Amino acid sequence: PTKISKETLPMDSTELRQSILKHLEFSMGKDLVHASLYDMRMALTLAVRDRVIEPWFRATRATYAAQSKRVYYLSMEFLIGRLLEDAIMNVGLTEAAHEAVAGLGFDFETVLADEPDAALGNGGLGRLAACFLDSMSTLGCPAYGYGIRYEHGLFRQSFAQDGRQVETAEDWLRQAHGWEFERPEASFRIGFGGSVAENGRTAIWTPEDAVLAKAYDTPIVGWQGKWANTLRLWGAEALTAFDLAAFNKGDFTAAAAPEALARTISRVLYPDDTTEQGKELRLKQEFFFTAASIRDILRRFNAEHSDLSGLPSRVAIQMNDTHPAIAGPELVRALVDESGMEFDTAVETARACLGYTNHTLMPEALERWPEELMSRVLPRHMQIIERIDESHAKAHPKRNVSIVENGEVKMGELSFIMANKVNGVSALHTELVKDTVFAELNALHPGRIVNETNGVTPRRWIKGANPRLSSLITDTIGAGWEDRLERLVELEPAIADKGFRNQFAEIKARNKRDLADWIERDMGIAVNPAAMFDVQIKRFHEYKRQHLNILETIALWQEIRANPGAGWAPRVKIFGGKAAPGYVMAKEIIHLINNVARVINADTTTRDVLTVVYPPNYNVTMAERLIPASDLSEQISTAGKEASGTGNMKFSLNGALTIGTLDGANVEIRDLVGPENFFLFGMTASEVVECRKTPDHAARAIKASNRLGAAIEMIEAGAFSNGDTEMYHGLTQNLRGHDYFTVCADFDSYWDAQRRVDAAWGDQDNWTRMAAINTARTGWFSSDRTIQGYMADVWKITPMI
Ligand code: 26Q
Repeated sequence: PTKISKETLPMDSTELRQSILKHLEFSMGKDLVHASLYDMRMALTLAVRDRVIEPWFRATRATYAAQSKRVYYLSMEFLIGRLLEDAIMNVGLTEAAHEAVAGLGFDFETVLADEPDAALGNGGLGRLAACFLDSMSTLGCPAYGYGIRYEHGLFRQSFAQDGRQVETAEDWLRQAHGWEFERPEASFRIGFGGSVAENGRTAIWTPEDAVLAKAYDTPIVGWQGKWANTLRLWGAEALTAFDLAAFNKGDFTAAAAPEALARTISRVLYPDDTTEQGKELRLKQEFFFTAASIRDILRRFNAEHSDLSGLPSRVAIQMNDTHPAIAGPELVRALVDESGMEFDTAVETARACLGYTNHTLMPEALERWPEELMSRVLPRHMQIIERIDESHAKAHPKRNVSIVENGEVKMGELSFIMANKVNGVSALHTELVKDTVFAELNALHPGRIVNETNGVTPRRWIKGANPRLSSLITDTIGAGWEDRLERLVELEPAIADKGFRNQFAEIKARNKRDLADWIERDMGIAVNPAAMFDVQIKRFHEYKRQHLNILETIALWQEIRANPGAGWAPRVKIFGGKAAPGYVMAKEIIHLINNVARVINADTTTRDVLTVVYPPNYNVTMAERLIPASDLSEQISTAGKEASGTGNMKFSLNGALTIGTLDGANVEIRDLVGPENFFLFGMTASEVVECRKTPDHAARAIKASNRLGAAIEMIEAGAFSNGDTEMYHGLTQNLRGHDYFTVCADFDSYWDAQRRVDAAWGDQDNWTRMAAINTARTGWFSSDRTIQGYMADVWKITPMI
């Protein structure tokens, strides 16, 4: 591979100031006197973007010149958040930009905060894709991210209706998106429906409808600007923008209809909602971006090579969950119908290019499409899927696994069969993938399943989010840990030093004061910054068990009231997260938490030791604010249900201790930090399975635990619903009834662990020691390490730098 030069261009603030002024004038059409905050933010964005172009071109040329294999990361979601601060940091312009912006009369932090979050994802899966983009650029892995340019990202959440979640449309593209380049020349026609004419070995698909997929490119620059890749998002448009005949007849609505209809495909991100599956528009979104990406990949390959049998040596396509699973059939279709390749050869060729990452074990969350729908929307693909299914069955006659079953197409099975590597996202998850959902397929294809434990980018999640901790790290172990995070172990000797621990504690204290100020300003709630900040931030799901946390909060409140002088460890319980709009139980839990907060915060007798806050509209930017200020990380899912978790890693790295179950990557975090630095509770995955065989496990647990019983009864008595005894009936009945997620069975164990947390909090210096050990021993969770794993085990790509 061609080596490219490593030096970056230092640019002082005068030069950057000139560039900002140039963009203010010529890109924004404003002079400084009339520039708004938006103008200044855009001018700064464009000035920084200019600095990214050189590494971007350099990387593209180097990849082309070396004919390197490229990875194509196909994901329905990229949960990026803000880009400006990150880009400034990566190109080493933080001080210069601060100085330049201040010199022009604007507050730097305010300018950065003006950027809307790019919320093109739901949660973990989408944020993982964003961390991977960062790491692929940092490592010099030639890569393209492919996804959808949603006009509306994940909905905005408010609690306007008495503490109930209210959703409104998110609108990030109302303002120009300063980072992207529109690429009208990279446009593809994407068809739907219609008919198939068989023509010997190949077939001709004549779609009934079609839309245009147009590319929008965002450069993603890596650490120190050594490399940059492209995030290519597809926007949907009508092939014919406007019906002039209808317009001339005076029917203005009809004239605009084709355009409006076509655009619905990239209009809005679906909120992760397993109860609402099988929606035609979702299938069209999946095919839309996958087909456009496959065509773009083949176009690029064909421009450089003539023999499609060489495709696997140049192309690695990674499917982020089953959402782009149609990539297999679409690639086979292109190879057979458009290039005349023999069917079995095409399947082999496609498989040699494809990898599939599984992110869930929950059977109800695995995608299935009605055969009728698939045949109607994608008739040729349905034929190909059936043929893949048949030949797989023929090759393995003794086994009973099929893609199409009971009138449904199972996308997990399709992805597995069409991929040469299938990976889980944590050690435990990968073992469960082998033993449960894909046990049969694993037996047929031993070695295909591999583990790639998730990671997070230390640039955003330490350097950017926690500058104080970053300075301490640099002061202690020297520069250069940001892209070699395993070096955090070098902190460990310093932890024995009281001076270091005091600095570590002081940083946490200052981060907490900042957060307390924000909570006061934003929500009007005064919190004690000296209290333990106990944080659970993630999507609302029953398996994540926010209700276990709030039940313990209620029980704790009661215990404090009964025994106020017992020297309670003061706590601020912080919640954050959204529920899918159609997920009734999750929304009931949100409502309960808000009502418990209202009641507890009004109790003057417990005010000093217990506060509950739940800021609305949790997103990436809020995570960056909360995590560095956290003392306790709540990772309390029912064992066997959380594939990995990635928030858990961000907390540990930022010096929070974890209270958690043996689930997902918690297991690996505990192994690394040591069991004495982790608050473990609850049943193991196999104990949960056993427990469920006892039909009255919940009733028994309630009977055995006065605290749990009393907490549930308080809810039932209307203590948090102004006397309304019916309000949380659905929730409490579920707990008393089958309680699938074993909240009751794990309650006492959770309570005990929380009291161990209290006791540990009593020795502040020792707490700091444990927190610092968490930081020092979790450098392995850098997404750089994860990407190195994918490059070696799945993609067979070597880095370019
Ligand atoms: C499916 C069908 C229709 C509409 C939406 C969806 C959909 C969308 C998003 C289904 C699932 C998702 C997101 C899943 C997700 O975020 N999973 C998480 O992935 C993380 C990264 O691997 C893990 O750390 C988490 O454990 C896992 O829950």
